[in-house]
Amino acid sequence: MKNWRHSKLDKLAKREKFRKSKSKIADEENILESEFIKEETSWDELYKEGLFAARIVEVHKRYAFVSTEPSPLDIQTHDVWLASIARKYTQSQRKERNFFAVGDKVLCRPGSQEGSVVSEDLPSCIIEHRAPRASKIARLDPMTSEREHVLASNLSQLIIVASFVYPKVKWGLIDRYLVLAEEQGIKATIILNKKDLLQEQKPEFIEDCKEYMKIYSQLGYQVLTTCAENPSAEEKEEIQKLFHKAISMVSGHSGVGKSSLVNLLRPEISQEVESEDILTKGRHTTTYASFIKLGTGGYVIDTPGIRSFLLETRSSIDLSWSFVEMRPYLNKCKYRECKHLDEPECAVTAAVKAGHISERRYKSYVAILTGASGREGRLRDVDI
Ligand SMILES: Nc1nc2c(ncn2[C@@H]2O[C@H](COP(=O)(O)OP(=O)(O)OP(=O)(O)O)[C@@H](O)[C@H]2O)c(=O)[nH]1
Ligand SMILES: [Mg+2]
Ligand SMILES: [Zn+2]
Repeated sequence: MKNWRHSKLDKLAKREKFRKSKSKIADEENILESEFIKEETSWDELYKEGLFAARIVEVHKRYAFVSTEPSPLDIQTHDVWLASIARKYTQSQRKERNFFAVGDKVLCRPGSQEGSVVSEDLPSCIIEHRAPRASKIARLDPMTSEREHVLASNLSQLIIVASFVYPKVKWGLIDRYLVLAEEQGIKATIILNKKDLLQEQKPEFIEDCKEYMKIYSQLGYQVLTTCAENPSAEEKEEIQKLFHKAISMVSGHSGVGKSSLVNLLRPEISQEVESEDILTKGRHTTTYASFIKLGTGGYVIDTPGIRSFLLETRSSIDLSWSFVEMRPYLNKCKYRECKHLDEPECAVTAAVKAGHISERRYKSYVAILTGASGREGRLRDVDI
């Protein structure tokens, strides 16, 4: 299938620029987000008015691409509309960077409105409502560090992808993703890719990786290793089984092989994979989060590699709960408000000392709680 989304981009971007200079959006009264968000149970009424249910498949600054969803989870990814948000909402205050995230369920009205981006090839619609999100994966907007940037919503599982090397695995980043999944109550799986390159590594590094993998497996997370460029039949089967029927989001650092993995699942739109030398840095091959139908059943949200990944500040109560191994100790500390740092009679630090909680994971907990990056010596580093 042709990648209609990206082939249209240049043209649209130019037009967007033009329209931006021409149109001055009227200063309308702020309309609360609560009016925009509508439970799906009340959508039937609005279908009668000509509105239709759709799923956000790609988000851009002033428009989004949506696909119709005539019945739940039956997303017609070949039926693409160019959508803009209803004008009355554009001035509303919001906590989030974008109105939409990939995976959002929305109610649309066919047609376009003054000043919105249009395309000769795609039908237009106006997004009038969004359903509340069953789950979301969000970070702090790296531009402002205040607003939330929702990367994707309504997913059933998070697939955390890392490569052993090129780029080297960052366990701290994996822990951050695990926190997000635990908070949202969604299943998380870790895939370690580029297994083929591991052979050239020092034995100490290989041992170190094995130790980490053991920690995650013992915590109950599924850990798969593969070479996405040339997987064994068993690996391929396992990966296909993992993605089957679910709405999965693949996330991880740039260049780890997320799109290469998606391509093993017979995606409707083949994903672009970095073609240059794997040592080249600083370029994202996937530039937009995209909602894709899989030939093996299910859907995947392929995302651009993340470079900046700050989590919103969390209380130690919330954060420690997201470290699954800490849960049994949480109400056993002397102080109810214990942060599990250096408080006396802390059940968590005692468990670390006794070897019941891994020291590596505990360090990650401290790093996230204190706002450090996971990289030593730099505080609030955004490049992890
Ligand atoms: N040696 C080796 N290279 C791989 C493997 N999987 C992917 N690659 C290569 O790694 C590079 C990056 O792969 P992509 O699939 O584009 O990575 P990505 O995670 O989608 O990257 P972004 O879209 O930038 O976030 C490409 O050159 C791939 O060919 C693997 O298992 N082994
Ligand atoms: Mg990619
Ligand atoms: Zn404690």
